[in-house]
Amino acid sequence: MNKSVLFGTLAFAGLAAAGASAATLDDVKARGTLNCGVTTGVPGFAEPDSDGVWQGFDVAVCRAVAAAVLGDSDAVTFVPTTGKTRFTSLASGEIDMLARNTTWTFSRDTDLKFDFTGVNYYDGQGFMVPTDLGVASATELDGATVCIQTGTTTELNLADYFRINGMSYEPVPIETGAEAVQQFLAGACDVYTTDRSALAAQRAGFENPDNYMLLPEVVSKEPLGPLVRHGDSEWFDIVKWTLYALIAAEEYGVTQANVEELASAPGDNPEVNRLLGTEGELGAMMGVSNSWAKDAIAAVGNFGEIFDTTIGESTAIGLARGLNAQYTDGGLMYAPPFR
Ligand SMILES: N[C@@H](CCC(=O)N[C@@H](CS)C(=O)NCC(=O)O)C(=O)O
Repeated sequence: MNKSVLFGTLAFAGLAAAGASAATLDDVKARGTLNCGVTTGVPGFAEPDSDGVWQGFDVAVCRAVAAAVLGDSDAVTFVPTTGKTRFTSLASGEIDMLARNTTWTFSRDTDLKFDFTGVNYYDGQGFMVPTDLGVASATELDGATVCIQTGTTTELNLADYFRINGMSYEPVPIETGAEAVQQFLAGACDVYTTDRSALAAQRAGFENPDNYMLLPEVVSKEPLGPLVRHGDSEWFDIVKWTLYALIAAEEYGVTQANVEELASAPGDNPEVNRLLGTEGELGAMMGVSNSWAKDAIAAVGNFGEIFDTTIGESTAIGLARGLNAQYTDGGLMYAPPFR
């Protein structure tokens, strides 16, 4: 074997092993902040506001975990990552978790050695074109130039889709979302392809959104969710159950507005009481305070509240719940039992 390849592999494995010490919870507690990987910026999902404070649907997951573990949703260092840098950032231990529209795939789970802690947005890949391109379907894109972000599933799905449909294309590879938008608006490509949620989010920020349209095809499954390194099941549990706490809170009608009251005057729904720590010892079972879920919900709201205020239909981004509704409303959001 080529020596430099071997050395590179070993160095990476060493780095991954160092990052993957089974003590992320202790590290986070000792440090007093959570290092959470996010994007370099996607409106509604993760972006600093005018005061430089990170806001958004994915940011809320970071803040919920910080609240659950440290009792403080502001105790987060947000680390911007690109499609390319996100996995080395997590493997090396630079970040404790990644919450960044990242698709749960087989090879990321197994070969890259990560654990996806669930899904916070069921998405699929789409295509955006200028309306004056005169195209109504992705099947009409033969020979198109396509703006595409490197290191993403988008890149791979694009190749699959054009191959399946016997079409050719010319990729215009781009590193960040902001640059992709800039290039697309400047006419560097005919088509811009990525997750449909990101297309909608970015289009909402265009000066003339009506001059651009999403084509009807959804060409892939993109279950997006937070992830952690292999090898630390305790930390995996904490991130996973914090996400489920937000989802369960919506199911049981626990909101940012009523959570303190429900916790100080427990009602007669035992599942809600266990979730909020007024019955049982669920927090202690994970090595965090029994008020972990209450603290998370008080800080960021339940899953539905987060969705509605960051990316939902009443926001400029305007995404419908669709597959991301609760299972009780015909969607796929389903938290396992809190017992
Ligand atoms: N879900 C896909 C795509 C993720 C992705 O990178 N999406 C773009 C959409 S704009 C993004 O988040 N860009 C923000 C950035 O570059 O920081 C994946 O996991 O590979």
